[in-house]
This record gives sequence, C-alpha cells and structure tokens, in this order.
Amino acid sequence: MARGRFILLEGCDRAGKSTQCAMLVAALKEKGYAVELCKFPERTTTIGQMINAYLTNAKELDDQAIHLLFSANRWEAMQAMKNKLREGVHLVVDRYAYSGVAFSAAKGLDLTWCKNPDRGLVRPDLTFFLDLPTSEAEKRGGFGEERYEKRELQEKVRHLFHELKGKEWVMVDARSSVQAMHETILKTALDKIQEAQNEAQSGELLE
Ligand code: 2DT
Ligand code: MG
Repeated sequence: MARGRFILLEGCDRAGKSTQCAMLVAALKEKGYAVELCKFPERTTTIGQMINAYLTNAKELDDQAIHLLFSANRWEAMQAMKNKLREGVHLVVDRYAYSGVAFSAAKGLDLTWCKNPDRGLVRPDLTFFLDLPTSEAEKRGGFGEERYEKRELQEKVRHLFHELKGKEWVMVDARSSVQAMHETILKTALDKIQEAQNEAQSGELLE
C-alpha cells in the first residue's frame, strides 16, 4: 500500500486556507480516499491552549517562548501524523512550520534560530501557497480579531513566506473564486496521490 500523502496549505491570513482544506478533505473523501484534516496551531492540547491564550491576547509570552510552543505543538502531533501516513491515510494540513518561521521572523527573531526547532519534522509532499495582498486580506471578515492580524506585521509575514518558498510550491492566487481555487488544488492533489499509487505499484512489480 502507498504511504499517505502530506498535503499542506500555507499562506497569508484570510486567504481561505481553512475553507480550501475543508473542501479538499470533503472532495477526497467523496472519491473514496482515506483522508484527515490537521490544523496548526492545534489549540485543543495543553500546549495549544497556551498558544490560544497568547493569540487571543489573554496571556503575554516572550517571542522566543511562543515560537517554541508553536514548534512543540507540531512535535507533539508528529507520531500520530507519521502513523496515519504509514497506514495510507492522506493528511491535509492547515499551516505548518513555514507559518512558524514567517510569523516569528516577521517579529524580528533571527531566521536561522526560528528554523531550528522544526528541523526533523515530517516533510510535506505537496505545498500550496495561498497568496493574498494584505490590502485584500484587510477587507475580509474577521481581520483584526487576533494578535497577529495587523497590517504591518502581515506585510512582513507575506514577504517572508515569499523568501521561504521552495521551487516545488504551488502558488495559488487567493483573489480567485473559492470554486476556482478548489478546482486547482483538487486536481494537483489528485495528481500527487496518483503518482504515489503508481510508485507503489511499480515497487510491487520489482519485489
Ligand atoms: P490560525 O488563524 O490559522 O489559527 O493561526 N502562527 C501559526 C504562528 O505564529 N506560528 C505557527 O507555528 C503557526 C502554525 C499564524 C493563528 C495564528 O498563529 C500564527 C496565525
Ligand atoms: Mg487566524
């Protein structure tokens, strides 16, 4: 059996990541695939509750301390994610280490320092980047409710995402319609899943 694929959606705030993740999970399920949604920060764990308190301005933390909590929140999910992938379950993931680095570095922390705690995390097989100009993000509902939803910081975060992006990232213009974005994301994800199944089959022939 082919290992599950790790499909990541990253991007600016209000770009539609959560909507697209939900639509992708639903579409893959409908096609009969085993698929689960993961979201970072995962606010339900003990570490996640500390992160939530920070983001909702209920608690103050040093920039370094919150950075490490975001990373620890990924590490505490790692074994379960690896097990799922091994079982052939596809994971659709809403934000990951790139958000971790982009947001903390945008606050002024050293880029290499920011990257270090996440080294060794399982690597995504496919990364979509939902790009949205900050001026557009601001117009969308809910912007400004949480700690990081401020124009100046968001501009820096967007700039850092563009610095971090790998050649293999799939760029999605988040000004497009929800349906158009979904169609692009679904098609690319299905191609990636099919590629994995073909690889697994050719492996079997050689055994
Ligand atoms: P959501 O709005 O998607 O719940 O994110 N963030 C996220 C970080 O600063 N570091 C991280 O490692 C992650 C995963 C981005 C809440 C905010 O948390 C930021 C927005
Ligand atoms: Mg948010």
